[in-house]
Amino acid sequence: MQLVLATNNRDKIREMKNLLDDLPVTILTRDDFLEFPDVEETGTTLEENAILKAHAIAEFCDLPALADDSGLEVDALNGAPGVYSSRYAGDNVTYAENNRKLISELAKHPDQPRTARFRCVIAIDWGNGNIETLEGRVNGVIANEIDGSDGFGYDPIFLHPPSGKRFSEMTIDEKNLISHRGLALQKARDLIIEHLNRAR
Ligand code: ITT
Repeated sequence: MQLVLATNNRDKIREMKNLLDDLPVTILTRDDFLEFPDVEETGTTLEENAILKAHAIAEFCDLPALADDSGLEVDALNGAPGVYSSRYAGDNVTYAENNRKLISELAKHPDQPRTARFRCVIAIDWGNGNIETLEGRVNGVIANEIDGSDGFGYDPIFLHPPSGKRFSEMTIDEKNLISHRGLALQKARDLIIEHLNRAR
């Protein structure tokens, strides 16, 4: 079986491959195709966008495809940036610009808790009209300053109290054990294995 990772985000690809590479499945990414569309995220929920991406890439590649739509929900900001996490500070901005924007927005609410959660919805389009979704989430606290050199996105400001570390201070293995994406991918692994067993 071949499975296409329906994402243009190389940081996500690294984390996904780390958890899926030992399956008896050939994992393909954008690098395996001459062209690979950038699917417009017109949905208003993570689930809608994950389905949009999985479906568009499954159709384009004519293969099963797995997409991830994820976001950071900050309680003091009523769940923002949420589904708009990748473009919080504007279109085509850097991760650092998004982090700085979040720190400055939170500074306007000094009396509010700094609690937040990452959510990840994974959609798998099996290419036969059947699309399944899975979710993972993890709670944390937003730091006042950017720190740590691993990870991506909001990892340098996301503190995970149970481990006493930021996500940017974790290896991919450590992060995948507890993260929103890692938890959703564990469920995706189970689905893929079920699917393989049914196809035997
Ligand atoms: P694709 O749509 O091509 O998959 P993307 O980066 O645009 O890539 P999303 O629309 O799902 O992906 O945006 C999610 C954003 O949320 C991402 O760009 C990061 O800024 C942030 N994010 C998601 N998962 C994260 C993680 O594990 N650690 C830190 N930030 C994360």
